[in-house]
Amino acid sequence: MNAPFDATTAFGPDAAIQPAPDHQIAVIGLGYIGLPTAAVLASYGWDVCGVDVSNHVVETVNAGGVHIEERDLDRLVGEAISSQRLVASTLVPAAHYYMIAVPTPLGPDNAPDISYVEAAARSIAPNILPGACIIVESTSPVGTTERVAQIIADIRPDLNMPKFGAETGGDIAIAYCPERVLPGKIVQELVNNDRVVGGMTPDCAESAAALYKSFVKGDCLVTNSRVAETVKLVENSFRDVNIAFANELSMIADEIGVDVWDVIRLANRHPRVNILQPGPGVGGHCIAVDPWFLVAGAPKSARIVRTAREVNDHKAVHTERRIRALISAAPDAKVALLGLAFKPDIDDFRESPALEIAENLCADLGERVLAVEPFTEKLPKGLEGTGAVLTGLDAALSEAEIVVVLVDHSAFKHLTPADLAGKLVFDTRGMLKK
Ligand code: SAJ
Repeated sequence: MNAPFDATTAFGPDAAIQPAPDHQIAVIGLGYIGLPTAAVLASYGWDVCGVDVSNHVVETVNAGGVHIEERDLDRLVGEAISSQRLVASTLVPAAHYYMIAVPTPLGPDNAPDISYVEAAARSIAPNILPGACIIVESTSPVGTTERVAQIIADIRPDLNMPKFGAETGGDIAIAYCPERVLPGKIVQELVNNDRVVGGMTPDCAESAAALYKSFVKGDCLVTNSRVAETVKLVENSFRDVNIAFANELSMIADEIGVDVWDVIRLANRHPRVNILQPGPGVGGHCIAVDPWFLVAGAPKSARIVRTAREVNDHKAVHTERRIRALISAAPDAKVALLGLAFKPDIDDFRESPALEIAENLCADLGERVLAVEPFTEKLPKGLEGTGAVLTGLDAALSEAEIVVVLVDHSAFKHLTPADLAGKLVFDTRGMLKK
């Protein structure tokens, strides 16, 4: 059996004295992608050091706990910690593989902010030794992998760095392999999905692919880092554009007075038509963000991608207007909002259009808003102190005259139109039609 990371020797300035054994991996960033990946790697026998800037996250993980909700994650992390294959730290150890899974948010004017990736590269540079491999998993604008190489080169002029497009590699390998797992199914998809592994050079790609082949049941498809970076942005833009089409149809349908759910159901009976589902807008930290990275890279050409983002953002505004029209028809009524998460059966509120709509309504309705969200025990941040009441489904339905379905959580799916008879109902997800 391989020796696990030894927290007394593997970290800090002295760590570079010994080359890291080739079964040791440092996963930098223990968020929605990094923590599940670290735990899965540990379950496949790798020795993993998960690194995070947050003491709270490091302490929670080292105690065998999780700071995010994701199916099967608590069990997997608990097992990885008790087997000593996973340890968490705020320091980056010397390792054979370094995986960067930190956030890449949007900055001002929807420009990509890769400062966390750059900081991760700077934290790896002092201890990295020849033979090691750095893999960027964070969704990133095209060219980010080369930027990581440049940062390492500036700090470590002693290392011969791989050059993008060269036939063979340098002293270390640098590659890009985008995460493509679906929140709610992360643990399952981490192992089963195909992976796209892009190297600065073919050697770099092969070095990174060797890691993924040790735990991925899908295919590991090898390419260069720029293609791999673009693939990730294109995948999420494809979905955003298709959801935008569904959302635009729902607004057209409102204007011309037809039922969009009937239209989509019947159009999808055509053998080559497959329209997605409208909703209150698009949320989450991926689809609502990543297409902007493509727009930033090619602002003149990325016209459909930009418009799709605008349509999906506008759908939340349109949804709020429709709710306010119901409120004008019943000015003193209480309003039950069913669901606040960014999509069904998940506890993630990042960029949630449902939450944004709820916050806007609370600004003038306050305690008349009854929020029903089975995936939280307290009001999410934006609703704290607004007067909104977090309550159960039955209580909300008995008090509210207006009922809005914002998220089609499984816990709401037993509802039928008959259960809501006599109320003003707006079903943004078509849940009551299904
Ligand atoms: N949505 C609709 N209508 C639909 C489908 C989705 O309104 O028909 C909405 C959802 O309610 C949600 C948003 O779109 O607000 C995004 O949800 P999603 O389930 O489409 O995707 P995410 O953000 O949970 O995960 C996506 C996935 N990408 C693709 O399917 C191409 C996942 O594989 C990526 O790994 C993830 O982004 C990521 O991290 O990039």
